[in-house]
Amino acid sequence: MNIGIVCYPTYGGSGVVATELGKSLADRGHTIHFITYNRPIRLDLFSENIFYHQVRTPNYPLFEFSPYESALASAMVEVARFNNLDAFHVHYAIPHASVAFLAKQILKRYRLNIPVITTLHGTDITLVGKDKSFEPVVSFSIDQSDGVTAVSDFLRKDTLDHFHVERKIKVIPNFVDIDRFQRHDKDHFRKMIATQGEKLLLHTSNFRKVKRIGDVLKTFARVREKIPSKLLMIGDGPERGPAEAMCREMNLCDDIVFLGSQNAVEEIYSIGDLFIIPSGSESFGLSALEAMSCGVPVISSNAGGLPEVVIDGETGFTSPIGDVDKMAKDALSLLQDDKKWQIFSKNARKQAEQFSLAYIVPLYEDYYQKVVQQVGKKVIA
Ligand code: GMT
Repeated sequence: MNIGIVCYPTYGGSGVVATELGKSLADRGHTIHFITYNRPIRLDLFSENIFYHQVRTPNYPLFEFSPYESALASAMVEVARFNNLDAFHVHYAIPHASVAFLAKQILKRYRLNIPVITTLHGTDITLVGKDKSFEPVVSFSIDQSDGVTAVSDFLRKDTLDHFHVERKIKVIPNFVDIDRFQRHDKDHFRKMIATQGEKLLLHTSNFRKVKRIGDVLKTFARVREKIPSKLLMIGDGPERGPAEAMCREMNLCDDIVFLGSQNAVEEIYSIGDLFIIPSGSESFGLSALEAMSCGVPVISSNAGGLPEVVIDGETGFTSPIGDVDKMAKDALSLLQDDKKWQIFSKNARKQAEQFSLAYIVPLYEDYYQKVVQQVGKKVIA
């Protein structure tokens, strides 16, 4: 098939999923057109089946805000008209689902009927989408999509509970490349960081408020009181500055390393003992899945879809949001018992294998086929 993928090109989970999906579909012989305002971060290879179309938003002194939506809709129309697209797959409802609706209407002028599939990722529903400045548009454009998927059962339910949506929503969970995300032998790297044999705790995110970075630091501080340990913070975002300040106030700077945004995260996960993700809201938790695939047990909150990924008492532990005492206690129970850690590490990898790209990507292929068939003729007579 010939698919136009629209997503955010940044380190955010939705952009990562969209890009990995496109790469994997291209490997399976499909032609993929990425339509984004920058080259997606994870689009780091050449493939004869992948094309990248940059959306340019011309500036004009009259515009306080550049009309990105209009530029994106025009780009989508252009790509569909001249590349024989079978469908658009847009990731993250705001504004991509409503822009896709507009592009679809415009394409009818050219006698083209191109189906739109929208994948809901999380904050487009749980936080931003519920804001009344967006809700009517989000509800309408989800309903107008020809196919809608959500990355967890939780997100599907949350969408149906809070939006005026009649459309059926199919759950297709996020996936991981289990060959790339496996525990590589990085002992030399570990020794460089954990010079005294300390335990290594990890956190990855885009450092937004919803990630509760303060809870990561508080949990770590409690663990470090009991056993020598270090914390690696991967990623960047608005809460990084406050987190670094908190780290100084708590006198933890010698044992916390802020690595910033990284590409080869699997190498860092390979030296990790625990992954901490105490989010206040999380539709899925892709970073937790990637860490688990590298055999790293996870200490998480029980927010949203996290319990669908982290099995409490088997692949890690889930706790009520904000319960740093329990998170620290659970972390210590694994870090102080090597046998138990080994079992959890194996379980984590096994659980990640259930979300292998090899199982999940074909679910998208089947879904595309189904939607394209339902929508019917691509060229309107
Ligand atoms: O807020 C983020 O973590 C980024 C956000 C995104 O859409 O870019 O991530 C959401 O989508 C990811 C991929 O489906 C999920 O793994 C994350 O759980 C979800 N984030 C939240 O729900 C907070």
